[in-house]
Amino acid sequence: MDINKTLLLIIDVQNDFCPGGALAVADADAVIAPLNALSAVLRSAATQDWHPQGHVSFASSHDGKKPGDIIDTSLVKGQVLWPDHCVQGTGGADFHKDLNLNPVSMIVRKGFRSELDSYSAFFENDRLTSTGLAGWIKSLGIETVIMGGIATDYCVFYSAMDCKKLGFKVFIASDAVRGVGYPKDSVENAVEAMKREGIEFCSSKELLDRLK
Ligand code: VGL
Ligand code: ZN
Repeated sequence: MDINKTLLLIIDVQNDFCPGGALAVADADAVIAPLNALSAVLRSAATQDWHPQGHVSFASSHDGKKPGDIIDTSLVKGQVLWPDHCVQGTGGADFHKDLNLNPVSMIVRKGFRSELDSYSAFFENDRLTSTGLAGWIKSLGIETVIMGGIATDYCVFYSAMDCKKLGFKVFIASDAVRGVGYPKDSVENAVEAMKREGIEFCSSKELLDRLK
């Protein structure tokens, strides 16, 4: 692996997805140490889930709905509804304090349109609107993207699948991801689908060795 053609993409390591947060993912803060170890040696970018109040993905925005319900919106079929989370400018939307952002040269915010959610770092959930990240990565001559963060079965999954389709070699740092696990089997299904697509799972330690 050529270290100069490899990017680390850190997905949504924010307070609301960590223990104590509004959409807490079990053990999510365990992703931070391996991500900091990788960003110490790699060019790095991070995404930040960044919703306006009243966002379409919040159960509270829909009469009679609760988190976990699934609805069709004007733009997207099968939108999962979540507790209010990562509201712009709130502490829950901040990156976890232990994530080292100093080496991160690009931060992409997503999910900022009221009527449209965005799980992927590359395309919003209408699957049409680009975030611009692909162009930035391509302009750097990057060929390989190592990904980690939260959540394995949502934002990491959609980001990794899009990244692979865009033509990059994609690795998931296996000790640097944690999943929501809703609906049942969503983590297993996501991992299976990623592997089928040719996305490789590798520990951060093995990735660091391969980058030497
Ligand atoms: C995410 C659900 C809602 C994620 C973001 O980061 O995986 N999941 N918003
Ligand atoms: Zn969200």
